[in-house]
Amino acid sequence: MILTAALALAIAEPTVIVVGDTVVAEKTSRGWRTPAKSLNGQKVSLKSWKNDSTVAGFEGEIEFDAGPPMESVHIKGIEMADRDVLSASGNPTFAPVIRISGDNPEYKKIAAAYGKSRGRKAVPSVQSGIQADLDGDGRKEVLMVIATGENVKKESGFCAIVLRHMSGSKVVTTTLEFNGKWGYMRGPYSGKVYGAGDFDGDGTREFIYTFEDPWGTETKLKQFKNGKVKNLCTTAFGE
Ligand SMILES: [Ca+2]
Ligand SMILES: [Ca+2]
Repeated sequence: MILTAALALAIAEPTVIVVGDTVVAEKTSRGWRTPAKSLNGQKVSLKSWKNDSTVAGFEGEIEFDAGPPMESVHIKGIEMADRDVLSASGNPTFAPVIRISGDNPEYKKIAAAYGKSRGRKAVPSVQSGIQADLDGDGRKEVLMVIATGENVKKESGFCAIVLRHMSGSKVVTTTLEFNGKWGYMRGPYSGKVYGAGDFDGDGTREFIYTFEDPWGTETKLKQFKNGKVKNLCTTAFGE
């Protein structure tokens, strides 16, 4: 009995990232990947995070759901009032985040200039976004969803996820996602930026967002390091 208990303690729980109740990424010895079926039944201690970086903990059990309509991996039996709450297991730390308001005149200007730079006639706005230090160098970057919204289903409409960061003394705008093809069941597109932090406790920060169209969503885990963005994991739901 004692040996069994000791063995149980020695089995490390999986490192996962959870949005709402959905497990969106899993860390293995080979890196991050889409959550696998093998997570089914595993217990996790999760830390949840809110904008002010207050951390609350809860225990959960992972459940693999084969569908239909589609395969998913989620935390069993939790009711999330806010579907966008970000949680992680595996000793995560979360970067403090300031939410961006689309009403801010400065961001309005940035959105309009971005639309112009893409040759779009429709005037977009910043739908959501965050200011956070994505690479941990002490300076904040800006991650924002720039979109023309649901009313524009014509050629000039688009949705983009954009990173603004410093390169020397210059502000650089890097497009992470862009979708501007409109037509039957093509739009509207939207995006959500959840947050940033060192989710697996390895000393390097990651950030996470979702890009969505009527066919499904893609949740992406990325890293911003030495001025470059790297994709670590994409988990898709839908077609
Ligand atoms: Ca930074
Ligand atoms: Ca990390």
